[in-house]
Formats: sequence, structure tokens, C-alpha cells
Amino acid sequence: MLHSKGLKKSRGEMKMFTMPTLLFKIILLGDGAVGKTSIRRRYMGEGFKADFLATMGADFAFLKTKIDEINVEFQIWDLAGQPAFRNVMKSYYKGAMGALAVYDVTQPKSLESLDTWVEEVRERAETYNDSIGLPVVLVGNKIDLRDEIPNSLKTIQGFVKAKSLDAGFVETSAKTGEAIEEAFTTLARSIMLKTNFKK
Ligand SMILES: Nc1nc2c(ncn2[C@@H]2O[C@H](COP(=O)(O)OP(=O)(O)OP(=O)(O)O)[C@@H](O)[C@H]2O)c(=O)[nH]1
Ligand SMILES: [Mg+2]
Repeated sequence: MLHSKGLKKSRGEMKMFTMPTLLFKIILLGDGAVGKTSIRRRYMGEGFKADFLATMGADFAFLKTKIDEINVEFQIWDLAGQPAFRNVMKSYYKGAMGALAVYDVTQPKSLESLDTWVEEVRERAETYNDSIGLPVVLVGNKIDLRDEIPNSLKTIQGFVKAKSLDAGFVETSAKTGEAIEEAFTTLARSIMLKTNFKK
């Protein structure tokens, strides 16, 4: 009783505190057909499509979520990986706060390509004083196919590349949904660290 009375009295002075929402512009990049769009769709709860429809230019999506009790809104730029779009894509990098650099574990070349993709986004993002430190998470996708396809990349190979690029590392399957959320959460956490939002 006492408690509710006190609450009533102070209600007029009570201020509503709403947690701010952090807006994170993030970029999905990597070679064509590695699974960028499938990862985005899976994360957005849109399921998985086995047929391939290459992204023409860029797809753009918003997604609100909570990470470590913090409200986050991802502004996701899902870019075309096909070489024909490469130069145009660079114009989307500006202002990126982080990137998911995706490769296909069944296509070793797609991991090699990430050196260039990551270098380009770090050069052009211009978001932080030291663009070199742009948070990046390497995402080894299609792990559901690893045992079926000869010469698929092993975890350690992706891990070593991630270390050399000073990036985080996650292996995923957009088909089964494995670790898709972890990829975005890992990136969000490193952006929060970078922006000093979280110690
Ligand atoms: N088995 C399996 N197939 C996948 C996975 N992720 C994507 N695919 C398939 O791989 C193909 C290419 O996927 P997309 O997501 O369109 O690739 P992308 O990287 O967006 O390609 P671009 O838009 O051209 O750059 C599609 O046929 C998907 O169904 C996965 O984790 N496992
Ligand atoms: Mg795509």
C-alpha cells in the first residue's frame, strides 16, 4: 500500500526513460553466390531459397533487435558480388560502421578474394579516424555442404585469414540457420567496442 501511494505521489515528476537505439550501417560483401543475400534473409526471418537470384546492385534492409540489452537497428547493405558491379559497389562503402565479409567454404577462391574486399571497404568507409580499424567479421558460409564437397575449406583456414585481417570469425549455414545470428551479434559487439559504447 505504502509503496503504491509513494508511486502515485511521484508520478507527476516521473520521467520516462527510453533506451536509445543505436543505428549501425553494416555491409555484406564478398564474391558472387557465396550466400550474402541468403544470410540476410535468414537473419530477417525470411527463410531459405535454394534457387540463386544474383543481387543486381544493392539490396537494402532495416532490422531492429536487442543485443546485450541494447536496442540496435541494423541498416543492412546487401551488395552484389558479381565482378560487373564491383566498381559501383565501392560507392556504398562510405559511412559503413562494420562489414560481414562472406566466403563460401566450398569455394577456396572466395576466401582469397576477401583480402581485396576487406581492403577496399576499410579504405573507403571513412567512418572512424582510423578506417583500418573498421570492424569486420569473416563469415565462412555453406558449412552444411562441407563434407559433401571435396577440397572444402577447414575451419582453421578461415580462422587464420580472419586473424591476418584482424577480423572476427564465424562459420554459418544460411540453409540450416546455424550461427547466422552469431555473425550479426559478433559484428554488433565489435562496433560497440569500437565506438566506446561498451567497454
Ligand atoms: N547449401 C547451401 N546453399 C546456400 C547457402 N547459402 C546460400 N546458398 C545458396 O547459394 C546460392 C547463392 O546465394 P545468394 O545468397 O544469392 O548469394 P549472394 O552472395 O547474395 O550472391 P550475389 O548477390 O550474386 O553476390 C543460392 O542458390 C543459395 O540458395 C548455405 O548456407 N548452404
Ligand atoms: Mg545477393
